[in-house]
Amino acid sequence: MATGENPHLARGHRFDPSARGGGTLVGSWAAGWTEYPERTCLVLGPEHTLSYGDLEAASRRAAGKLRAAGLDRGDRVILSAASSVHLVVAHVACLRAGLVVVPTNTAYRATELQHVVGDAKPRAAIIDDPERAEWIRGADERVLTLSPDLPLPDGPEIELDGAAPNDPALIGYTSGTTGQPKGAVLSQHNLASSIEALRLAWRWTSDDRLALSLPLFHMHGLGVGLHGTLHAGASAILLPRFEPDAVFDAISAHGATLFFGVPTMYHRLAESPRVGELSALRLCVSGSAPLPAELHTRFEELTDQKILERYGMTETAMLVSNPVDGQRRPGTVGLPLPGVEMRLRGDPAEIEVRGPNIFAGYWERPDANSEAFTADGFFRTGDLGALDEEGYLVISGRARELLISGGYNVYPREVEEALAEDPRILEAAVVGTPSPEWGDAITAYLVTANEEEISPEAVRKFLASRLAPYKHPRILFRVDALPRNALGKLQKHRLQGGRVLEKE
Ligand code: MCA
Ligand code: AMP
Repeated sequence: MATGENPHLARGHRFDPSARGGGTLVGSWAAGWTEYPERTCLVLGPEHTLSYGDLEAASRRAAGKLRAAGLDRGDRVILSAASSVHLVVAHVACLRAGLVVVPTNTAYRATELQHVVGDAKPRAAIIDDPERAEWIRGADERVLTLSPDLPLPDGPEIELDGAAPNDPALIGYTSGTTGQPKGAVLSQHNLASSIEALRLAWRWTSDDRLALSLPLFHMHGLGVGLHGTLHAGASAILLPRFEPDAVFDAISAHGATLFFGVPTMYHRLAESPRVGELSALRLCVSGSAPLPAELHTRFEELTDQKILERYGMTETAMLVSNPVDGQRRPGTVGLPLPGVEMRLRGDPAEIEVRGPNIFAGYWERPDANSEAFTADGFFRTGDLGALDEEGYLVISGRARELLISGGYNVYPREVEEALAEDPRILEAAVVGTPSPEWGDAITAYLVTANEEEISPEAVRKFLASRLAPYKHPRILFRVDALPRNALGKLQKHRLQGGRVLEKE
């Protein structure tokens, strides 16, 4: 689809997601392996870098091992580990071999992980923690669990990079309003389209070096940060975890030019005495959660950087972005990226999108698909929006019950259900309290049995085996009853007061 008119495109540029490598993610990468094998691709420290040629060879070998272990095209592979070269190599190898990666948060507890295993039915899991490996085998003993360095015998030479555009490449688990998380199936072409749009819109070139401290098990770090780096023939400085000093050092020691983060990271960077060092970057991008306009302005005062805010989803990869050239408007997410058609429908208006980056449907969930798409093929995002006077998109709310804490989605219903399993808790309601650090600080109102007090420690202990820690309430209140209307419907907007059990 050519959208020569798109405001993100520099003069003379066209958006054609099939132009390079036949419109697949691995095809676009393969073009790079041969064009510039000597170029640096990953930086891990002063003495440790990996070139494109190194990544090609390492992922070729890893793909052979996986094939020898019995994995074949279309098989699902869970990937759940802290960032490392081994993880990157394993991920690239899976995609090159036509396997379907299922990135999974390392904070997931047994029940959350076992749901993904039961649903995706993986053949293997690449995982860096023996306890989580055990949970996986507990759900399905046939799953081959492997550490990211793939301790397997070498395998045969196999055909690589031959995926067709519509072949599934990645299944990202995400929840809607109800029920358990569903797998959004993204094809090779969906992922290639999204990063080609970003390459053009963000003027991403081989001179760029991304300080990559986002985890590699969600769309932001993986589908934007890593995939985009490999597609642009650029390099990434791989940071095993987010720490402000590590980001500043990535600039001073390795010449980083780009930083991508969630608002919590920008909040923490802004608090550091070294924040001014970020003025050396070419571009700072924020996404995954709303960036407060106040933080945008304060950050500019501290660093001269106008953070570029963008909007995306697991199901769609990136959708809308503020422009590199042109106004970056605080409090807005910008203008549709090349290839993305966007419309606002209904009252309140829901954001609907269509384009080559948008997934075809949820894994084995025809029921969810019929609800998720309109008759004319637009995906209903569940986000509410409006256009400002310059036509920039403002995300004004959400049609579904979703909280975002530190860039991670938290569904109140899931937390309420977990709390309600505790016999000491009669009823629970979960809401978000605005927090400058976390965005939504997860807050629970509890009605406890027999007036019995329940301590924050007891709640935490009860949830420990059930929910990832980032879903745990940071603020707890005890109330005598939850506010309901005459029909018995819970009225969350009336939740206030109660006895404070714990506050962040
Ligand atoms: C960690 N903790 C959290 C969170 N993260 N609590 C609430 N919300 C969180 N997000 C808790 C831990 O459980 C722990 O609790 C304590 O904070 C310290 O843990 P630590 O690991 O040290 O935390 P951290 O390293 O400081 O983590 C904060 C973080 C991290 C760096 C902001 O949450 C993060 O990497 N967020 C990025 C999420 C992301 O990649 N989202 C993209 C989704 P305790 O002390 O009780 O043990 S993709 C997406 O949304 C779409 C596609 C998009 O548009 O991008
Ligand atoms: P996920 O399901 O983890 O992919 O999260 C996608 C959701 O994150 C979107 O539907 C939005 O609600 C939210 N989101 C992503 N980027 C932004 C942003 N810049 N501003 C507000 N919300 C955002």
